[in-house]
Amino acid sequence: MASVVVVGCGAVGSVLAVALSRGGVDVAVVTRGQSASRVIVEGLGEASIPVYTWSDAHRISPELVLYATKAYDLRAAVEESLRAGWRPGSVVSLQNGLGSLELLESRFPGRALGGIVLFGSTRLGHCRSRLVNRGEVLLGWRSANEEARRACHFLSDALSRGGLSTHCIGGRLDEWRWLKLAVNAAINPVTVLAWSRNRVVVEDPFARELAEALAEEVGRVAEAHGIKLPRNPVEEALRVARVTGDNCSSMIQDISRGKRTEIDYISGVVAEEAWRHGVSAPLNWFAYRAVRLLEKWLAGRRSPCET
Ligand code: KPL
Repeated sequence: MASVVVVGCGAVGSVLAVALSRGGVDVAVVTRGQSASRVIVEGLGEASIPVYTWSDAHRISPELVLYATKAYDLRAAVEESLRAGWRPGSVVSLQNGLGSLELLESRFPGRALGGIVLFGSTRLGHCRSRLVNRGEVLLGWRSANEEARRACHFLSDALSRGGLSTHCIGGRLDEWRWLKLAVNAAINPVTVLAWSRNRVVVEDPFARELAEALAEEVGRVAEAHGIKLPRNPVEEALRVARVTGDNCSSMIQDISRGKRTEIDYISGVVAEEAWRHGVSAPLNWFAYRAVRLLEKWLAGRRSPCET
């Protein structure tokens, strides 16, 4: 299988593009930024990869598209790709939180895969990032046709060859998505409140207590939603905070760049699902509102990863 496009060249998109290229895949990148010809990831490598802007996207015709935009930019990216005339056999959502896979499933029925990113990476510039730790990538589906299932295995082999340990977990995606939701709901808002790298969650007793309680709440909401988590959410949140300890969460990176965070898709979704199921999740409700507030008042403040 050839002709893969990664949409987005930030902390996640750049890492995936370089790993695919190192894995021997014919890959291109499309961004809203400028065109380029190299993608650089400290800690993984650099590669000659054509980087197109949307105005040139009609010149390519990918069979497989990995959407690595922010969750709130996904809808516009999908519309741009349809306008460019792309008719991919399979698409992959790589956003944090819930809602993005659902969007791809509605636009590309039977063709959508979901990806769960467990590595820590920091955006350093346009198509330039640092892979802080090589955590895993999990790929899977909720409802996918044969071609998308094959794409799942193709991508996991290629990314693994390229240096990112990746597994195709088949139809078990939802339980792992909820587990990652618990991880993000625990780590991201707490790192923003403490304005510190991920390791604060394991090193500071107050941060740890708060993160544990947030993850525990997500576990209760998941259960009410009928999801059986594959691992204990509290232990998993602490494990990920430990292995990505030197990274700054994507939420701090967003705020320091004056950008919107993905809090709506993380704590916001947890609070909403809790309400829908009649379960109490006051800490996620608080985390959602606290980050919305900090997003506004800390915008542009230097991230601890820049110092
Ligand atoms: O997903 C992440 C994020 O920052 O959004 C983790 C895995 C916590 C890495 O920082």
